[in-house]
Amino acid sequence: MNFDAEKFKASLVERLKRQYGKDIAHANSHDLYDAVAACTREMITSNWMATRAEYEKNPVKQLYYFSAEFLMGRALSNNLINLKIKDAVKEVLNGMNIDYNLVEDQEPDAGLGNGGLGRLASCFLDSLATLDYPGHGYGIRYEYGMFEQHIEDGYQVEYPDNWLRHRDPWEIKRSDLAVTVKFGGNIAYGTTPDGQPRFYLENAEEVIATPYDMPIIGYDTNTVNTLRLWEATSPNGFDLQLFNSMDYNRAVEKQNSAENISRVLYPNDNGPSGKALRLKQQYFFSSASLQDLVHHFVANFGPDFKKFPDYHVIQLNDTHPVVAIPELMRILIDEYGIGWDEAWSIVQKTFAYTNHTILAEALEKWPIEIFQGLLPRIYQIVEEINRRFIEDLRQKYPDDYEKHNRMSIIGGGKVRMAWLAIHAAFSVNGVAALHTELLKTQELKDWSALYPEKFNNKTNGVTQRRWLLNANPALAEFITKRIGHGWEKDLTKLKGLEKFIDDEETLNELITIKQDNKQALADYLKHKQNDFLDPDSIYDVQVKRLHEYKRQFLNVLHIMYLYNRLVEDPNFDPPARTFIFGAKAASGYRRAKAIIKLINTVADRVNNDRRVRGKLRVVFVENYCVTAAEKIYPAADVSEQISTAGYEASGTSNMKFMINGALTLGTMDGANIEIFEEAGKENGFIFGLSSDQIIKMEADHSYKPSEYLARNPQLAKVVEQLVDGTYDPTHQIFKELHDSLVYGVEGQRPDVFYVLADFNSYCKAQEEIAAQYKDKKGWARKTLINIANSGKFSSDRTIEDYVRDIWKLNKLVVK
Ligand code: 26Q
Repeated sequence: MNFDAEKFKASLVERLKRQYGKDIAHANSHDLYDAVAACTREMITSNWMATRAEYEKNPVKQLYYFSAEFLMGRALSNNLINLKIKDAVKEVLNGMNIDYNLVEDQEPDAGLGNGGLGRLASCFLDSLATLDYPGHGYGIRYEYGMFEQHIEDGYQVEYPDNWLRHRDPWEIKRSDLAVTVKFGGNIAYGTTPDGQPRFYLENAEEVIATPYDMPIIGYDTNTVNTLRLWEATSPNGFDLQLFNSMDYNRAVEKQNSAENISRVLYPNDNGPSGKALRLKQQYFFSSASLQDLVHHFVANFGPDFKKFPDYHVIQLNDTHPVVAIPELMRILIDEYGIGWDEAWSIVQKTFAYTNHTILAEALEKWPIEIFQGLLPRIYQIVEEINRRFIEDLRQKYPDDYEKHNRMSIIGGGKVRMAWLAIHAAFSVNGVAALHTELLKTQELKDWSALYPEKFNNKTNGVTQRRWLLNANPALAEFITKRIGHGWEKDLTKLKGLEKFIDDEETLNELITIKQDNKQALADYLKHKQNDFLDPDSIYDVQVKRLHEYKRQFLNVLHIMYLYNRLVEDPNFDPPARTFIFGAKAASGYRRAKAIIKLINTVADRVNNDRRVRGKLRVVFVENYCVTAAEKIYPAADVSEQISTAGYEASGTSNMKFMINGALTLGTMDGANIEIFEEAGKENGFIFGLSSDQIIKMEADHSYKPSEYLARNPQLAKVVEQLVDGTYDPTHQIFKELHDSLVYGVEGQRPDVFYVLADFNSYCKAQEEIAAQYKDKKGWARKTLINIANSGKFSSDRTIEDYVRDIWKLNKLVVK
């Protein structure tokens, strides 16, 4: 990007005048943010148009990533980085006496996602544009994103995330491309003017879907792709008759019902909600996106749909958009009069499906009544897909009725979305090697036997532009100084750092950078939540959604144990540690919320006990989000990746930690396995049972948590402290947590996630960390080895894998 400082300055002044009627001296930080963002967007408009023109002039296959979530975070600094003009813009602002950081801080996160799955979608968009692939996102423009978390009296309290309070300078509303999506009603049958039989819906609720486009700017390239998000409104506005008769509530009823569809992101991570509105969201954006693609296709190529798969591949991000499969059948059959077999063959060539979970109970299943009531014609199509499928199964496995039942797409009173996806898609992928293996041999065994050719692995990745170049400029400079540029687009180049692992000066500089980043995080948290952090202590960090399988509980139990030891034995003198947590719990997930309360209660106790001052601190970062993450990763020494083996599909925070030089403390789970493989096991801290051991214990019910308590009095003590008044005088708050470990509650077995089984091994790994950290140089050396071997975990590599094995796209360079 050719950057003209004078021109930029002039357009900034002009924008402030036009939009706000202000000059620089009177503009506040928010006005300035809005103006800087708008000017930046203006600068890329011609590239955005050129990219679209290039794709139009040169009809090529394009990828559409259908996702209910895009966890984008802030756009301004990332876009400036990708345009390679961040420093130049800073300088212009400086010259005008404007503090860039203050401006940047005005931008709210686009928090349109829960966690890993949503952030992965955003990293993929960055990589697609950077690598010059025609690939775009389709999703929902939620009016409210992921809730804002406050901690009040140690408890999580949720507040709405009103991220669109001020207008969003990045989006462009495309009213000209609005489409209609229909819900409910009854199926009618008629004939078209030319005598063709057709199904259509009568008395349906009609909702208008209006797209908003956001530019996805590649790094150091002209490619600007598009993220298209749909907003729901009512076609009729409010009912003026009812309004005039002063029935105000009913007057806006229909309008509200439509607008509610894109009102708010469901804050559920790994666990279905079963709510009709959620299914409405799914169908709403799937249908709108397909209509958009089909309209565009017909306008360009005419209704010869045989060619549709030559120009479109749709990646379904988990089961959330899987209803797109029967919806494309409906569009082809009901709207374009295509026969079933031809429509099915088109659908089969178009869709690919990614699975992000192993938890069987997290696989989406919709009760038939909800599904059929909301989408009567779609249900009919799913029934027909299933009828034909079961016919095939009977041919293939004539007497295995159990298998027919297990695999039926409709069964147990529900529509099984994952089964529909696997049956229809030409590709099914897991997100890390172990995860894909477990899908094939455990959860989806029947399916991989039936369709072995569909199954493949795509280990996740993260974009180094946001997570290293932008979030950790000092480390980025350190790298470039040694191996030159190039790693920004090819992370495997970091391997070149290995020749410095014994270089004194390099290690010293690395230590200084980490130290500065730790100080910066301390300053940030002091300012944000008045917490004190000691940058000379080990920063041991666990940031991710709060979930029992992720075992934040294990982390806290160890802190309680460490605290006991420090208090009991004044001669016990491990290096000082700060345990840092960041986690949101789904609003209805009671036990996850209790764990947040426990972390904060332990923090309160430990941080206020003089006896452990300077040795142990616990910090809970309120409202963990992309922007907080960007400050946390660069400061971490230890990356906590401690899920029960076999439960974390991949994990991606583990990768962000690694490229920022934290050492992994983890189980052999998800992508941790591949991280240890790349970095070398001796450069991380592995503990805990393997997934094989867990699977075996699940099968033979041989796990007896009580034996671990009997054998380890220090463990028994911390577990008892949950209910003996040490932390809670009422003895009630942590009772359920206690009982879930010791007895099992609500018909569950005790300690479902093997916390007690892994406790000892976790403590040993923590002791090893304490011992090794004392050797600063040795630690820095391991840090550097981790960074040097993190190349595999770039989302650029992941995207190239998808392109090669699934999408078959060609690069299209925009001149
Ligand atoms: C489903 C139905 C109704 C409401 C909500 C949901 C829902 C929403 C979000 C279900 C699951 C999610 C998110 C899942 C998720 O983030 N999974 C994570 O995906 C990452 C990227 O592949 C992996 O690294 C993580 O291991 C996996 O947990």
